[in-house]
Amino acid sequence: MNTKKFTMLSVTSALAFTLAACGDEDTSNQTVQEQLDYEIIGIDAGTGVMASTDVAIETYDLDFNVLSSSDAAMTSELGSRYAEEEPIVVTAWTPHWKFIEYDLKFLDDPELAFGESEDIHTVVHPSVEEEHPSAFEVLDRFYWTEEDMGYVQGLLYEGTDDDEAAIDWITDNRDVVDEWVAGVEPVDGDEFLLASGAWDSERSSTAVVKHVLEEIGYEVSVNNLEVTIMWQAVAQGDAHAHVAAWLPHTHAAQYESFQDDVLDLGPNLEGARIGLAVPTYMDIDSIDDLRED
Ligand code: PBE
Repeated sequence: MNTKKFTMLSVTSALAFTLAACGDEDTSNQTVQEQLDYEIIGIDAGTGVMASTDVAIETYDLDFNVLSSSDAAMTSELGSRYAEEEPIVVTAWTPHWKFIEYDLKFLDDPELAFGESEDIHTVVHPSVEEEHPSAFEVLDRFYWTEEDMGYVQGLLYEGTDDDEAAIDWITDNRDVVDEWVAGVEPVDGDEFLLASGAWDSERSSTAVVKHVLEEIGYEVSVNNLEVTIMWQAVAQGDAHAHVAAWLPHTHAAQYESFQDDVLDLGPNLEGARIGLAVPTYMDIDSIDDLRED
């Protein structure tokens, strides 16, 4: 019984191997552009990384289409092609768990279509300073590292819910959080609305800030929105704050539109980056390599 099962499995893998080998033969004469089907796997339309991808296509004169999808659809496509060692180009950013889970490289971007290294800032509606001074103080102090965010993202990736993941990080980093709340006047159930986005980076930072504000007595709600709407919500005072401003490059357009109506409290995380990424098993190194000769 066991032997038979084993034999059948071997036959199956041999078949899979032959098919894979045929597949390789078929694509060996193809250019990298053909192997990629002239496609860049993108995320939500309206994000900064998608806007910069359009700029890259223009700047590097690429004959590529960008498929808009979502972070989840993009990473699932990446996962299945990665398993087969098939070529793929994705819109990418760090901090993001995909760089931990897979061996990926950012393609060089000599024309800086994706800008350089940047920071994630905290942005509040100007009224927050007077109307919610305790929240303002905590938001102003909120600062963590890529490693901290990576820890929370790792928990989200494993399926832990946002609140539990945030509490886990806070418990482990009590001394850091104590500094954010030291001497801050507690409040009694004041409502505070955080705008955010559905990406793991935003879910992580927003969940942590939510819990810290709740510790000092706020009643916090979180609203996940599209990037421009997230900025607009804070500018119009529909939300009090967001901790997801990728600057100076990714959200340059939103900053330009809303800078007069928001207060930028500076970086809460330094060293973020966006770009196009490919698995390290691919032979290309630069966005330039996607251009046809
Ligand atoms: N991101 C993650 C978003 C914001 C957060 C970098 C993908 C973007 O606007 O591109």
